[in-house]
Amino acid sequence: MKIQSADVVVCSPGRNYVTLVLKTDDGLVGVGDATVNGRELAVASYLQDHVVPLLPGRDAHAIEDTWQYLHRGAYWRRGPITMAAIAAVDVALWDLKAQSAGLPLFELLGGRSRSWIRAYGHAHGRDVAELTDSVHALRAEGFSAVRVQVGIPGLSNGYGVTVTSAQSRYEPAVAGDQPVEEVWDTGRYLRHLPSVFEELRNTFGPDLDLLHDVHHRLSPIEAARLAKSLEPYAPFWLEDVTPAENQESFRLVREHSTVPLATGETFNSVVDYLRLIPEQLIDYVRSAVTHAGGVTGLRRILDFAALYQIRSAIHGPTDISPIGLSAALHIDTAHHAFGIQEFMQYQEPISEVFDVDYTFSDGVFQPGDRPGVGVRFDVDAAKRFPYRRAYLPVNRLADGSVHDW
Ligand code: GCO
Ligand code: MG
Repeated sequence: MKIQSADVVVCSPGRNYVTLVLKTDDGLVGVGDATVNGRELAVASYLQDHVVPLLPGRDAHAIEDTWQYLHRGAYWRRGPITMAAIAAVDVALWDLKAQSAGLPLFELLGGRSRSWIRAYGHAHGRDVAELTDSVHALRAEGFSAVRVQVGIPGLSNGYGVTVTSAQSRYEPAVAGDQPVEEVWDTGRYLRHLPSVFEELRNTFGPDLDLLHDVHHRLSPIEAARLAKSLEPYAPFWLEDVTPAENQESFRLVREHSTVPLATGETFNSVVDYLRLIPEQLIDYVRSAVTHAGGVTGLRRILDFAALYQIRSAIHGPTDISPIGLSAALHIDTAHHAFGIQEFMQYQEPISEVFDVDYTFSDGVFQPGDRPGVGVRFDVDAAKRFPYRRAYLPVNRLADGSVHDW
């Protein structure tokens, strides 16, 4: 089975996506996701200008060789753009291989290890009352785990929170020629969060798993203070408590709290975890199939994590396309080190472009049984939704200096 053609499609059915479409000499079509939120055109160019010319004629079954060829052959290894491009090729090749075998992808990854895939949803509110309503709504959909994000008194915005109640979904990448600028105040945040968790526990009791995403905004000692202050409310995890480039900083948090820690959605290689995993400084790895070199790249990370009883929590926001989410679900189905799967519901008109086979009901996913990754991508429909420039927000402190968003 040879690769006959490779096409890169940038479209925007609700938000921007980058999709790679591979066709083989025996008529199969494989698809991969290469979306990097706010930098979509960089990945599209890396694929179109540097990778696509190398693909026609290659053996579509040679997934590992293609991964090594694109990763080591580029000389300039790693990084979000490179690894998203490699991920798209990798997922499309796994899609083709599974289709040629007539099997859903998880059957090629070791077969089913679990009967269902537990998901967590995104609850948010400008205040605790709105957040509580949002959690009730997710509970009604059957979620047993909920990420809770709340506005901070005195700040016009909070991470993961819509600015107006009219917005049904939190989509951080706002279409426009300049990034939205937000203002952050760590002190207000640290003083506010414990009372929010106390109210949520009083309302929902001890059994609902509450997750919270700090989104890289604290110093190590501030992160330790937050984790210690929330420990009485037993969060399922605190995510991205502090920028993870300084992996040693997680040790300080560990010294002050037993709250489980999750990080890695901005990581794109197993090398990024070289201290965090063996020194057991985290409990969940958050890398996405789309951002960590595809099925091939992410499996390496999960196999490494599993040696230390660290589990998967594959990144699944709306800026991962349904192809990336579907590939994640196949890994979730088969890999023994599964933890939980993020699910931030997509918004229409996405289903006009991505026809998915996976199902979600009562808080859990099933991967679907179509041969391959299980997503059909409609190239003609995609043309109806052209790319719109959009940036992630830029965060600043009150004095105007840039802070981590
Ligand atoms: C998450 C992530 C997202 C990111 C988004 C950036 O935990 O799902 O933090 O909310 O903000 O993926 O593009
Ligand atoms: Mg996150």
